Amino acid sequence: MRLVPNPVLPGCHPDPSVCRVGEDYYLATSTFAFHPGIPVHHSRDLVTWDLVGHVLAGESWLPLDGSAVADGVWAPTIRHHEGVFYVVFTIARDKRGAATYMTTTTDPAGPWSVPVPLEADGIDPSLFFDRDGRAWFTAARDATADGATGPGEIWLRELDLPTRTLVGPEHVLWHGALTGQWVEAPHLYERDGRYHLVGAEGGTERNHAVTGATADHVTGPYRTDPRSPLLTHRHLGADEPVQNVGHADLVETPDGETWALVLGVRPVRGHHTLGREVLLVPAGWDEGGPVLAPGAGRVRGVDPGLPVTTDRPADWLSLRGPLAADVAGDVVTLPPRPVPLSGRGVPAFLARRQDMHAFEFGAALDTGRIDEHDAGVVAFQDEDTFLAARLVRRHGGVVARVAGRLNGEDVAGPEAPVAGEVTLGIRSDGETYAFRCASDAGEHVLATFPHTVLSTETAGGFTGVLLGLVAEAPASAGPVVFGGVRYGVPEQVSDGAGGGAHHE
Ligand code: 6LW
Repeated sequence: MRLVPNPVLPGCHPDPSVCRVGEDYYLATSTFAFHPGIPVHHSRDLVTWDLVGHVLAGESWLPLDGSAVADGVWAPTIRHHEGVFYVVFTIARDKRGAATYMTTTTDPAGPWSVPVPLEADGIDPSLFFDRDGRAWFTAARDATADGATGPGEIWLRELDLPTRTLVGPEHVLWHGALTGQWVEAPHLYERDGRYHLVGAEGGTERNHAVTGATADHVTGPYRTDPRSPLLTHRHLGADEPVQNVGHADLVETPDGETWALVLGVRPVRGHHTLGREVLLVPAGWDEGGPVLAPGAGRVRGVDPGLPVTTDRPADWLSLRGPLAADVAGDVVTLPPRPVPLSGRGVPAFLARRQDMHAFEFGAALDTGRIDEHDAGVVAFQDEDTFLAARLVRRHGGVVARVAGRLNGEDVAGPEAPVAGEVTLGIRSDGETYAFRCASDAGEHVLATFPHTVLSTETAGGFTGVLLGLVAEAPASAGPVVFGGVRYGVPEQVSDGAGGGAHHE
C-alpha cells in the first residue's frame, strides 16, 4: 500500500466529495455559516490540493443571516457529467436538513449558477450519472424508528437534467448496515454492472464508519455489504492519532486505481480543535465491492513528525455573508460593524482555519485609532465558544484583555493598560491557547486556556477553530487596520495573510 502524508487537506474541511475530469481532481467540502461557501480545491495527484474558487460566492451566495455556525451549508457532492460540473448541498437549520439545492458550472473555479432548490428531504444529497445517461439523486433522511428501520434511510429519485427537477417514483434504498446508527453520506457507484452504495454510520464522532450495500439495479433492492464497516477507527482505541473516520467518496485515477477521500479528526488528549479534515485512503475492489485501505484497514500517513507547511494561502472567511474587508499582503482593513460574535448576524470578523496544532497568529493595532471599537484577534469555534485578545478604550486610555464566551457563558480576563502600537497574538503548543499582548512596554500573556475549552468535544458543533480578526463598533467608527497579520509555526512565523485580495 502506498503511504501518503495525511491529512491531505488540514483544518476544517468536512464531508469531502471528489470528482475527476481527465487528469484533474476537484474536491468540495462543507462550510456551514462561513462565507464564501464550499471551497473547490484542485489536485493532479490527490495529495496536493490548491484552492481554485468557491461554489457559493457573489451571485450564487445564499444569505445565512440568523444561522447558527454549525448549520448552513452541509455536505456538498461534486460531480462532472458531459462538460458540466454539478454540486448539490443541504442548508441545515437546527442541525436538520431544511432545503436542498443544486448549482452548475462549466468552470469549477466559478462562477457557479444561482442554486436552484430541489424538492428533497433530509441531508447529504448526492448525484449519480449512470452509463445509460440517466441521472439519479440520493440523500439521507429520517425514517420511522420502528426498530427494523431508522433512524435514517437512504432514498433515491431520478433527476431530470433539463428541468432540474426530481421526477418519477421515490425508492427507499437502505437503512444502513448497523440499523439505528444514522445512515448518511450516501454515494452511488457502478462497477461491472453492479451498483455500490457507500454510506456513513455511527454519527460523525468516535463511532463514525464507512458502510456499504450493493444491488443489481440502481433502484435496488440493495443488500448490505456484509463486510461493513468497510473502514472505521472506532475500535482502535483512544490513542489512535486519527479518530472519527467516515464519510467516504471514491474516485478512480486515469490508470484505473481507486482512492477514497474520507473525513477524520486528530485529537490531542482526546479533544480536537482543527475540525474534521480530509484524509486520502487507497482503495480497491473485490467481488463484494470496494475495499478501503487494503492490507492496512486504517488510515495511515498521519505522522506527528511530518513537516508543517505554513505556505498555504489563507481562505479568508466571514460569517453568514460577505464583508467589505480589504486584504493587501499582511494588512487587513476591516470596517467595523455593531454585531457581536455571540450573535447571529454578520459581524466584522475575517478569519482563516486553524490547520496546525502548534501555531502563532497575530496582528498589530494602533491604540490611537481605537475609539468606540472592541477589536482584536480571535480563536473562534462558534457563536457560543470563542476567546479573543481585544483592545477597548477606558477612561481615556486603552486596555487589552481577553474576552469571549465558553459554552455560552461570558468570559472576561483582567485588563492591562496599553499605548502606542500593540501586537495582539494567540499562540498554541497544541494543548493550550495563550493570548498575548506586546508593545514598547514589553510583552506579556493576558490569559492562557487549555485547548479543550475550544474543542468540538467540549463546544459541540461541526466546525473547527478559526483564527480571525474582529472589529466590533458602530459603523460610524473608523475602519480598523490590522498590520503585520501573521500565521505560522511558533518561532518561525511567516506572513500569513496570503497575498492580496478584495474580500467583498
Ligand atoms: C453532514 C453529515 C454529518 O452533513 O455532519 O453527522 C453533517 N454527520 O454527514 C455536517 O458536516
